[in-house]
Amino acid sequence: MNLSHIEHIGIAVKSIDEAREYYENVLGLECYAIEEVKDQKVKTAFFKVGETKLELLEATGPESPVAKFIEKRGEGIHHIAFATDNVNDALKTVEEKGVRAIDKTARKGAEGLNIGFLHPKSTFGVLTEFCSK
Ligand code: CMX
Repeated sequence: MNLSHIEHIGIAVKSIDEAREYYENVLGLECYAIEEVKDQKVKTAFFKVGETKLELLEATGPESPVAKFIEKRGEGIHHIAFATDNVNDALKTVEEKGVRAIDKTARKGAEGLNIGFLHPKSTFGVLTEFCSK
């Protein structure tokens, strides 16, 4: 399925305003975009580290997957996202191999990327995302 690199790591935080200080003032990274993804019920903040991004995720309501995650598990790494050339093909391939996809087809995520998720119960506990332009 041609995974080229880790596109981003999603990190669930209670407050982007509070957490970004650590990434900016301690790690010295630059927040280059803040975007709300209504469909996913999250606000996101992006930082680049080489080719990989860090995506801070703050819930925009109690029904957000990020709100549920923090309630159950606390703040921390929420998902890992791989870059691929075609999300629909990647989702189809994993399903053929018996892995449970949350999304049957790609949807639009932050930065206008096509995204699709695999269920963490089917991927050894790691919520996994595919992304493509
Ligand atoms: N990583 C690992 N395990 C996770 C998880 C995560 N991020 N989120 C939930 N789980 C676990 C739960 O702890 C639970 O395990 P146990 O049954 O052992 O307690 C199990 O998965 C099922 O969880 P649940 O609470 O019953 O189900 P949810 O309603 O919380 O749904 C999930 C979980 C992954 C299906 C849902 O969060 C989802 O569809 N996620 C994909 C979309 C998403 O996360 N969007 C936000 C980011 C968007 C972006 O990056 O732009």
